[in-house]
Amino acid sequence: MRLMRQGLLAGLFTTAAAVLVAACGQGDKGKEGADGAAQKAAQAAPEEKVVNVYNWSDYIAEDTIANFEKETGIKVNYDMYDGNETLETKLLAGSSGYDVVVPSASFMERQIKTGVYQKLDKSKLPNLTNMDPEIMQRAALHDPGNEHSVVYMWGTTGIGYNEEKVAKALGKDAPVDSWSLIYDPKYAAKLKSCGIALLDSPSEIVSTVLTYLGKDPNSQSPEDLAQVEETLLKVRPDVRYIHSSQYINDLANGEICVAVGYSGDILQSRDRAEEAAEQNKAKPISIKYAVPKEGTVIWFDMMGIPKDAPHPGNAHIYINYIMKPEVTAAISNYVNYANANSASLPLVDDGVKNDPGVYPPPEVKAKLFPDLSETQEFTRLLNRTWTRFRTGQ
Ligand code: N2P
Repeated sequence: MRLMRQGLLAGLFTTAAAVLVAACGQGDKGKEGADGAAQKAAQAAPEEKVVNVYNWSDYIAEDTIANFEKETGIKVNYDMYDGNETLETKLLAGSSGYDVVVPSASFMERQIKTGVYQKLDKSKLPNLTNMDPEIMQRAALHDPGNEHSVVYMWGTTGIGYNEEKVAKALGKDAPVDSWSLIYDPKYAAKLKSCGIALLDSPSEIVSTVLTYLGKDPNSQSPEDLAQVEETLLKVRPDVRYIHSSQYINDLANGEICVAVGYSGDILQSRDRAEEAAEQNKAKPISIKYAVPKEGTVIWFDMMGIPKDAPHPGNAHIYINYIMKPEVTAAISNYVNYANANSASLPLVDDGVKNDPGVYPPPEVKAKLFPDLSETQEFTRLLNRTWTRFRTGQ
């Protein structure tokens, strides 16, 4: 079942051009006032039993939505994206129709500044007491006082690889624990034929290349960015595709051999490969996840409610439901992502809890850095760089 799940969606995703720059400058007070009035009117009227959720793909347990609907009688319209830019484009355009969205904290930080979120009514979120105060504090660096958001899941961006194919291409000493596996043309050229995939996530990929180059991963210097571009363009001919979710199935079925991807997604790929082998009574393809020794991005994905959400009451009910220990634990168990819910930990499977790819050990944690919010000016440069890289020019 898992193999089929969401697979068809992969082709539907597109990366949107950043509209943040345009949207930031448009302080339309009249519109804000109208939105506020509409929000108040909506709050006064009883809400229809519906909640519109927009979340990342491959990011929820199979039965979470059905269980929520059964318990609350609220119908969930569940849509998915696979990149922060796609979500941001919708949010900044306004009237997205969504009640709950799940941006990464660095993106949420700048979105909060443009006024796209409403403050949470914490009296409607009693399950907040289940959350890990340390992780919520980290998140508060992006959303001061945790006023607009609650951590959904967190993870890292690293390297997923097919053990056998990489060993075949590069020998037993392949640097699978280093960004050089991807960003050094000496290795990338040899992996080209078995297939390299990169996330379509400009800020994260650029951070990882900066790390590879020994620079500050959050540098916003145009000179550093130029060096990153040079590095990326050198390996561009060796990269088969740039996409943020297709690699899950492709790694699992041997279509590609290396992917820069998200921790839990690569571990889901590993699980899918094992399940497929079981079904076909074949030898499983061994998929591994590595956090490169140079370090990588740690990110936090946040549940928030857009200011113009049509069902803010139901949005609170949904967020509170996700924070139930058994609900969050079931999600972590299914998607292989770490959560920030202390009360759920006793219910998280040992295999997940003790997987260093999910909950990194202290020595790995020490090498993780946050993806910080970027200025509008840098975002503009970044997007131009990314377009040139994507098109290979
Ligand atoms: C889920 C990917 C979520 C991680 N498929 C990106 N922050």
